[in-house]
Amino acid sequence: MADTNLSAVLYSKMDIRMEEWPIPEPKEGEVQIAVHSTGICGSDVSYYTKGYIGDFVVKEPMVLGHESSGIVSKLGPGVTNLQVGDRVAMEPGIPCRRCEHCKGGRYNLCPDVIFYATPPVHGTLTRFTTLASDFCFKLPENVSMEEGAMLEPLSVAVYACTRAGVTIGKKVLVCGAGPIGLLVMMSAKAYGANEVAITDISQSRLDFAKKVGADHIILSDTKDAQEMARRATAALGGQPEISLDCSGAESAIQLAIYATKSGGVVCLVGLGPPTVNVPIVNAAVREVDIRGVFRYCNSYQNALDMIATGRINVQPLITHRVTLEQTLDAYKAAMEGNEIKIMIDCSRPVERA
Ligand code: NAD
Ligand code: 572
Ligand code: ZN
Repeated sequence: MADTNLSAVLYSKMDIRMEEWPIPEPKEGEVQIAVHSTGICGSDVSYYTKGYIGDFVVKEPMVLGHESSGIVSKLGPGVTNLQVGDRVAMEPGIPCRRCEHCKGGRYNLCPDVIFYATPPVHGTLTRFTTLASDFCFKLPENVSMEEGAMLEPLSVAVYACTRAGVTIGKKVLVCGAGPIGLLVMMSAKAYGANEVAITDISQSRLDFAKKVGADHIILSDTKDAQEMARRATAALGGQPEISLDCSGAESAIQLAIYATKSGGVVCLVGLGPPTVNVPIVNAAVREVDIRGVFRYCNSYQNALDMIATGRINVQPLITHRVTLEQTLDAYKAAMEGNEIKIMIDCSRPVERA
């Protein structure tokens, strides 16, 4: 029987349809991939529930999903670095390769990047997709397909720790214990941070954070950021040299600035409202550097090495598993907000274990 290409297509907010789409053919330098695992990201859920993120509006039907791994099923012309049957993680943002940012090595800043499941670009919650061969990362045998899919959010975390300058011996504060905050916490420890404290408004998320390695958990039960900064400093036994906000919440960004030691770094990973009121003068006079993070750049291999060498264990973060056919149930579960990472098995039923 010929293969089909079941795909989860978002038509507009709250309207995902499971449809058979054509199987894409790999172009020059691309491979076709039989997708194995795709995680649900908060951005997928935002497109589903609201139909947009900022200026990115779902105007045409769009396949969801950008956290994926799969098996190479066909080579396009000119591909020499991969073979059919290779297990790969998929870096889902292809930059133009020609602009000053690409040529300067910071390709995540490319204004013409094609990022999967960002309107109007289709994503990977589908049986078959295509990808530039040099954005595929071969998985060693000891790294599972689910771990391969987790390389995408882990790359955000690894890149954030690099931007923030996390190194051996640092005290680190992470605000927000969602998947990104948890992965940032794990990455900071893997990069040698002495102690990591993590905050959230949800006690259950904090309990989870403790289970997966946070040294200190702090419930954010007040919007008084200076009071929260005192609590974070007390928990860490001193001010953090580095704080990373992974919530996007105004009071959490304020906390990150107040808490951080003079001369330290605040890294903004969470993206919330476009304008926030923060104590910028406090940061300025104490030479606290504020650094942004936009996805990642040259981070996939580092993220893969972290998993392959056992320095980071992402498996406990996968709290719910469904098949591609059960995508609608998965999105309902994601909206309820009780899961950390929902993983969707996109393989054909005959291939499932
Ligand atoms: P998430 O919504 O699952 O996690 C955010 C967490 O922050 C939640 O647990 C929430 O309870 C907590 N929170 C809310 N208000 C808080 C407060 N005042 N103090 C402390 N915690 C608070 O989202 P996620 O998938 O973990 O992603 C986190 C953020 O990172 C999102 O804003 C997302 O858009 C952003 N993100 C940015 C990039 C980037 O390139 N910069 C990439 C991926 C994700
Ligand atoms: O895995 C990449 C990723 N990036 C996120 C969120 C979730 N996952 N970002 C937040 C939203 N922005 S954006 O600039 N945009 C929709 C393009 O607002 C990108 C980064
Ligand atoms: Zn994402």
